[in-house]
Formats: sequence, structure tokens, C-alpha cells
Amino acid sequence: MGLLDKLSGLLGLKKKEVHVLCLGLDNSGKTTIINKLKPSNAQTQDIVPTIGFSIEKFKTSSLAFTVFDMSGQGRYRNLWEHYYKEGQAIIFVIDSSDRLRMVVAKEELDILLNHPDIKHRRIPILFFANKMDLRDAVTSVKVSQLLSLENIKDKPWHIWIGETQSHVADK
Ligand SMILES: Nc1nc2c(ncn2[C@@H]2O[C@H](COP(=O)(O)OP(=O)(O)OP(=O)(O)O)[C@@H](O)[C@H]2O)c(=O)[nH]1
Ligand SMILES: [Mg+2]
Repeated sequence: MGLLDKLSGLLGLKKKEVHVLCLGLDNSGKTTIINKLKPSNAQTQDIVPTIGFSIEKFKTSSLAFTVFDMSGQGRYRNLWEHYYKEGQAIIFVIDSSDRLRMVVAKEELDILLNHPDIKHRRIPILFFANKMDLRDAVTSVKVSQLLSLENIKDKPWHIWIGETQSHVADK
């Protein structure tokens, strides 16, 4: 079973076509993760910071995914909200080694969760604690604490660790 199949099972998505928003600070690894979902002959070796956003399409046996790979750079983060209405699932990527900016990631997450197009919806969120291979990385439990994920009571969410993609906790 591929990652996208796993993702759909994990998120409990029943629709045939799913729009996924990939959000998170710049340099957290969004484009890298999405690139890894592509067949090996379509993967790029050269990941560059995303400008604005890019759209990637994936098909699994049962689902068609349209993934909006949003830039996390400060100057583009105001684009995110324009896609909230059509988003049916969110992948929120965190650089687990970037302790300094964890508070910025939390701020952006809080703004997202309080946005009128998100606040009252049971939109599933997959938190991706990325860059676990780095020495400075904190554990996924610590990432959950730093982002106060336990306060998210009205949306199904899960946290995965990068690299292995093992499923470590869920709500
Ligand atoms: N060590 C390590 N580096 C990673 C990992 N994932 C991504 N990177 C690196 O992190 C840098 C940023 O990755 P991107 O995928 O461009 O990050 P992004 O979130 O798409 O950034 P923006 O497009 O600017 O929002 C690149 O140099 C990647 O090679 C990881 O799991 N471990
Ligand atoms: Mg990117």
C-alpha cells in the first residue's frame, strides 16, 4: 500500500477526489515530501524553494489527489487562506529540528485553526514531524506539545514522523 493510500485510510477520506493542502513554514520539507510520492522516474533531484504554490496530481487505485504545495515563505503565507475552502485535508509539515521557529509554526497553525473557512469544519489534519534524521530534532511527542496539538478536539488529526513515516500517535 502506497503512502497516499495509507494517508487516505488514516484521514478517513471517503471521496473519490481529494484536494489536499500542504502547509507549513518554509524549509520544513513540503516539496521534498510531495516529490517522494512521485514515481521514481518523475522525481526531481533538485528541490528549490516554492514560489507561490504548485499543484501536483496523484492517483491511487481508489482516489485522485490534487495536492496544493504552498510556499511557506512569509511573503506567500497569505496565499494559504484562499485555498482553505476547497481543501478537504491538510498536511501540516514541521521541521522538527527548527526549535527556534517552532513558535512561528504554532502561530501559523493557530491562525489556520481559527480561520472561518477551517474553524467549524471537521477537516482532517496530518501533522508531519519532518527532518527526524537531524541531530537537533525533537521527538514527535515534543512537537505535539510545542504545537499544543492536544487542544485540537474537533478535527481528526494524526502526527507522523518523517523519514520512516511511521504512525506514532493519533486522535
Ligand atoms: N535532513 C533533512 N533535510 C530535509 C528533509 N526534508 C527536506 N529536507 C531539506 O530541507 C530543505 C527544504 O525542503 P523543501 O522541500 O524545499 O521545503 P518546503 O517546505 O517546500 O519550503 P518552501 O517551498 O520554501 O515552503 C531542502 O534542502 C531539503 O533537502 C528531511 O527529512 N531531512
Ligand atoms: Mg516547497
